Amino acid sequence: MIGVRAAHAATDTRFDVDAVRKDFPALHQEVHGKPLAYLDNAATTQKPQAVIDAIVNFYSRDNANVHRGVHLLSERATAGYEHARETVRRFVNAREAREIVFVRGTTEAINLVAQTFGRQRLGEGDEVVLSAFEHHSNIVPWQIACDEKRARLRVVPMTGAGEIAIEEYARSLTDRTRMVSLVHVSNALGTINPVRRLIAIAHERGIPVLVDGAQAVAHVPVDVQQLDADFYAFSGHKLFGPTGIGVLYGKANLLEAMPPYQAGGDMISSVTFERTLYNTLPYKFEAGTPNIAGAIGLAAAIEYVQRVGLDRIAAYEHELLDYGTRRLDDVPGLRLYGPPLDRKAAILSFTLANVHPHDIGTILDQEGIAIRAGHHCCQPLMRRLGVDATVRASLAFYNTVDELDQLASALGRVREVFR
Ligand code: C6P
Repeated sequence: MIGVRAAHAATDTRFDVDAVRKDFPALHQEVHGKPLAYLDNAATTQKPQAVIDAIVNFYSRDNANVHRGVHLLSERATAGYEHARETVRRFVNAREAREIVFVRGTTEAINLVAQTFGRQRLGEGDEVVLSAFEHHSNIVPWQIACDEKRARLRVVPMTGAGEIAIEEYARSLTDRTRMVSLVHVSNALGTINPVRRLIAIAHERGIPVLVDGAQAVAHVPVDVQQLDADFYAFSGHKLFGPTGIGVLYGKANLLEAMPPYQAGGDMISSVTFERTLYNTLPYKFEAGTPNIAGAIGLAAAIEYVQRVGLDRIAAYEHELLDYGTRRLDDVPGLRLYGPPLDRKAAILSFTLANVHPHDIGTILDQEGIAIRAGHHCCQPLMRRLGVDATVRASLAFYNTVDELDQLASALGRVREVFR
């Protein structure tokens, strides 16, 4: 325990977690009479005051529709919305702002690509390659496109350590492969996929790659040009931004060649009853009034994260993960899933003897600890692990070693109750 305390002190001096916690009003509350320990960040993150203020300011002063009005409020709303696009562009280092399409979230981004690019490319007997630990959002859209085109999914297995089997991945790419779609950071295990290498292997065969970055952008710096990703998808709400806003990055030449996903206002340049000409990028993919306040809130979240610094965030979270792993390893009967710490981000996924994860979740809630219990929208992965569900504590940079102590002690008590 002395060593543990020393690690605690060292962690807190390098990263001023108390200072960042002050920025998140929702963290400072009691749940069932206990201080909240919010450890469900992979599901959604809490929002800093800067994001809340940006949304309130938009609705209090600038609220108007974008790209349509000639009046000042519409100009301000449009400027805020396009500033948000530029902020996202810089955040992921896209070459051009027109490569950033605002969508509802990762799910919509992947559906967009599957229904446009995917349907355009797939034919009978073709294959889409996925990994065994994809989220349902990166399975079902491809399944639907494959069913329609009589194509099929090819699933790359996972190693016993919870990582993609790279040699099998390379072997699974054939002349029939039209698309690869892979998760960057697994929401159920925390595995950081070596996406740069995986993309390079696919590109050697001329195969385009979509990366599901839902769980990556809040934890590791992402540079789409360096990765050479063809498409990169993420959600604002897992990045301390609002729900209902997300991003599809796509290389301009690919987006240009894709048909529209949805049709309506703003995605056209001219309409007659005989023929419609589509708008330029990215508006071709943004039919209807967009989530303007959401985009502005997302930009505020990105600016906040950049002020804290993603490298510092990653380093601090790694210390938390290391500490949490050691604390949970000490709980009798607890089994942790996922790869070694150096290839893993922010997730502690586990089972505890024969206690059902949902029971654990309910008991932890009574202790003020918010975690997720279930299949985490990764049923194929759970089957591969031989379990129905796990308990998942998912971390953010505002979490503390005290909260991990709170979790480990509560789990020790759960174990006693169910002994
Ligand atoms: N995972 C979780 O608790 P949306 O719902 O569109 O914002 O994100 C979907 C999604 C796609 N890919 C990955 C890797 C994800 O983790 C998620 C969302 C949440 O793990 C809710 S199921």
